[in-house]
Amino acid sequence: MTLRPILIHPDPRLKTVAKPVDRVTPEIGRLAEDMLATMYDAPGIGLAAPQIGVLSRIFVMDCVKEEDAPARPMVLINPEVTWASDETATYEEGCLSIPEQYAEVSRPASVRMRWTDLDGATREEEFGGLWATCAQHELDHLNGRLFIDYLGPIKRQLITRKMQKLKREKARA
Ligand code: K1U
Ligand code: ZN
Repeated sequence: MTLRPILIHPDPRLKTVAKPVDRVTPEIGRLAEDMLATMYDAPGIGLAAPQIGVLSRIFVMDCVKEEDAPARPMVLINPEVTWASDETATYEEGCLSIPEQYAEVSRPASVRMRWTDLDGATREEEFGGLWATCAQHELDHLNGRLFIDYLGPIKRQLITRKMQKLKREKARA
């Protein structure tokens, strides 16, 4: 298992639509293992392949909040939304590619997603609460969309400038 560096916005790879996974190979299994380890290490509740520079349609998530509850690592390959509620929920979102910046985003409160799992089987499940928010945030990453794209241009530009400064500082360190 390898911890992969997480790309920081702005980066053209974070704005690119990722390509479908043709076949679930052992290499995809190793990628998912690296992504889960990188997500838990960050720490985060989700991670999409483009965030580590891999432009394939795969994301991982684990939104179990209770400290004493067992982890529920999930790997979603070629995910798609098959249903979304009319009801919306607003959540203060963060992003591992936009560190220490948070903003309220409204999305459908519940979604049904269909995806391929690591055994190559088709799965479908309805997500609610934080799971629904996270799954939609991660699916957006696969479509080259970031949570700041839901904000107005002034807030988005402010955050982008902060990230450019952070990247310059990191490059100098
Ligand atoms: O995709 C990502 O960048 C991961 C992101 C997912 C996410 C967070 C909040 C709302 C929607 C999607 C994160 O995991 S940011 C870090 C975070 O939320 C967190 C970190 C430690 C404990 C609990 C949450
Ligand atoms: Zn993100």
